[in-house]
Amino acid sequence: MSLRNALLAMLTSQPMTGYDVYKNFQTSVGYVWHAPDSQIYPELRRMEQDGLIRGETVPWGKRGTKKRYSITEAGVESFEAWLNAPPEYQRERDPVRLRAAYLEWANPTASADFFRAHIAYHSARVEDWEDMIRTLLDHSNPTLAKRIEGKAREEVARITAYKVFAYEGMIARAQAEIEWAEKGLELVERLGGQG
Ligand code: VNL
Repeated sequence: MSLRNALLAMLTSQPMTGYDVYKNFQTSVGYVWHAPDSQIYPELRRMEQDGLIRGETVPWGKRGTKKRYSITEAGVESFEAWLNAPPEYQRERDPVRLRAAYLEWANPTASADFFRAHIAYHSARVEDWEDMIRTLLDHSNPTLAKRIEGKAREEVARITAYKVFAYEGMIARAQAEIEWAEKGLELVERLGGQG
């Protein structure tokens, strides 16, 4: 359901071919909702069958054609209904916390590597998201650039601010992960494990 909403979000910026949806996705909403092309193309076909998007055949190259999707009225309604509905939560299923809970069984060197990998992973994500915030604020992100085309300055500021806010939330969470893993390194140092 969330992938569907992420794809609807893409098509609220402009009509696009399946390939352009995929490309825009990877450099925008895909940072907050990761999905591979193997999920995106079939979902677009299902969304067309469900009337949320409409595919029209447009000329391409010398003789070719391609299908360009636009969001339908029903698609906009479904997107707005989701945005106005109460949030849904999935109960915890966190492999990192699961593993952390049993480190008394692990080799302390492997445990230290585990926490260092956790720090490296989240540090890289913080950098990616900080870069994304920069390209949102200077409007150089291509999906955002299309979305704000012809819009008034205040509307552009509003559209941008919510997107930046989403990334700020992810950065805050990643920083908490980094601090937690740093404490984990100290804990392993202090308590050790097996072997
Ligand atoms: C958009 C552009 C969304 C860049 C993004 O993430 C992003 C957009 C939610 O205009 O839909 O990073």
